[in-house]
Amino acid sequence: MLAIPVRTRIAALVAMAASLLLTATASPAAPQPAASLPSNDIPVRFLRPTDHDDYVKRVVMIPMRDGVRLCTVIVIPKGAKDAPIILTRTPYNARERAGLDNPSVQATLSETDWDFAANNYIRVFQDIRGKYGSEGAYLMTRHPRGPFNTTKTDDSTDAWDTIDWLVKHVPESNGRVGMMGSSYEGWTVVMALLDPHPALKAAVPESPMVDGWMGDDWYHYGAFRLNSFDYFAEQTEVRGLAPPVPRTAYDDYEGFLAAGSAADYATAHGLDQLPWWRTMLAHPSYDAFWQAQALDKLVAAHPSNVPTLWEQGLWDQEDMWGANHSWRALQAAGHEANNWLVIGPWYHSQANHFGWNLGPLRWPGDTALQFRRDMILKFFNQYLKNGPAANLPRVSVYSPAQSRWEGFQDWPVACDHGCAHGMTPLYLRNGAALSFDKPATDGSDSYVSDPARPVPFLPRPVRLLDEAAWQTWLVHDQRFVDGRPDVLTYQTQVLTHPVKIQGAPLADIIASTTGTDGDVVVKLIDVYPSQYPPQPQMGGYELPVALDIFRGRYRNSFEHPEAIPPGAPQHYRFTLPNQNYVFLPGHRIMVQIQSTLFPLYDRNPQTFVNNPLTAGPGDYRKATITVLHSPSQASAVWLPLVPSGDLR
Ligand code: PG9
Repeated sequence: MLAIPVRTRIAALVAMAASLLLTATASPAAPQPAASLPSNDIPVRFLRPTDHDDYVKRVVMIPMRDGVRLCTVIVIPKGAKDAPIILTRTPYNARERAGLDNPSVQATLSETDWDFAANNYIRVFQDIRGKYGSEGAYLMTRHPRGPFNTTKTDDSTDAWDTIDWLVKHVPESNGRVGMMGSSYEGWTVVMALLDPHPALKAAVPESPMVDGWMGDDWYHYGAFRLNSFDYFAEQTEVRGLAPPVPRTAYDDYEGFLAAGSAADYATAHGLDQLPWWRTMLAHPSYDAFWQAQALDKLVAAHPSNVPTLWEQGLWDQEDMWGANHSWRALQAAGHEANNWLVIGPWYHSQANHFGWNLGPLRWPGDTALQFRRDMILKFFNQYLKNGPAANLPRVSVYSPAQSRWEGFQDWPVACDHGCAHGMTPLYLRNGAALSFDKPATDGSDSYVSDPARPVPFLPRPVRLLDEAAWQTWLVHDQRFVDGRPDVLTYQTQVLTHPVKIQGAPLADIIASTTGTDGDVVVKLIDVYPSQYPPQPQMGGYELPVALDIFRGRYRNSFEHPEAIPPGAPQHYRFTLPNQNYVFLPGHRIMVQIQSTLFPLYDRNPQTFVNNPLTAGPGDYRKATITVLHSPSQASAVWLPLVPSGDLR
């Protein structure tokens, strides 16, 4: 038997007595054990231990000149001294953009920022006015001060006031600030450039929204994008993030078609309560409202001294206009000396994520990381840290068919005037042919465009909220429409030599319609060989290289629409997005022409009405479209062709 020590025996006796006492007092009237439980399992404030963090996070409210305070999250590497600041002003929740808390700053921030965090940059995110944690009222892409904004503030002054505060109140900083951001966040960078604070030393507007009517987000050449409604709902129903528009059909093609006009759809979903949509309804054409916020023209009219690296995706499904038109406007005004342009093989904002592929197109490395590490970081190091010269080519454009970056002194390499090379017409011909030779005989092709049966922009069922489908629709195989009777398809012979383009192709279509309005969609396509052993599933693939839509009423003036005289051939001339592309031997070049890209773009009623957004059911009419390809009326896609002597 084990000897039990006296102390232990006494403790056991005390415990037994206590338990007897408890049993004796546990009557129904006695206090319940619940009394010892908390009344709320959620503490008034939870503080995550931060001793082991390798950074410090501060959330501050920065006052603007009119007293409105903007919520700002500052992420500072621990022990930072003389560190530059990279600022992003966002409508998408600064706290979330600054990441979930984690002891490691790398794990906290997104992949966009890993290299900046690793290189001792202070990262700052700020909610713009009226969104998330910031005070004040929200206006969608608020106009710069002027006739459409008569207050004393805009996103230019807010950036100025923020930078002024940061350099005075962040003692770890070296007093130099760079701004960076994509899309709406890119728009905030461009706004800051209109009147930059002296401490703003470098800027990287990435796929910035620059002109919402010409080609960024809401419209393309006057054709309205119905997916905008989800954005209007999410962004303007509440201060934070609202859900997208509830669907009444699995297939958005069906849902939007059943609704009628864009305005009918909006009203059915209560969106007529949203001031921004009412503003849009009041400005269907490119009037003073849109012109006053066309930032490409404004940056050229108010050029800054801030070194600026403009970025754009080759297949950016949202903001394909902004960066390259700003670049061109600055270049035309003689300000390219402190401006650089990068065009990568990306969907919208992919530059901030992983860039190994775009849909089925694969690259030999992470092109997005190459951009961030080899271009932005070097650029910021030069201007924010007095680092070595970044020595970036003035323009860097990825060549998708050759899977490599190419550097240029100027861009585009070929264009209408003032470029190293002129444009070369690729003519539509009889027999669905496409040729560099002008047609020798008269010819035309007709189709019936029926607004009740619009051409889908993706195979049905179309799910506008399917992110992967949305991000890759611009590289989707076009075989799914080229047999439709309302899609005209022209193609070259199989190429025996490479055909290389560097710039923006120009659609130059001569067509008549039996209606009084109508849209023109032109797609320039690379047709892969029927068998493609390097990637067998790409055999015969019809890859859109550049495509766009143009609303016919604007053929003579974007500001003053005009009805189309029925039966009278009209000229539709519009540039397609930039490309740096080689159509390789064994491939063919194809052009497709159609009148609809639904439900991405609203249906043109094909009857001239005051406002196509509010067209009535009787306005939607079938029309016969005739595309001409005669010697005197030769429709073509003009290519920014350059010699391809350096190719195999
Ligand atoms: N393309 C989005 C957007 C930019 C500007 C205005 C509205 C939407 C974006 O990705 O931020």
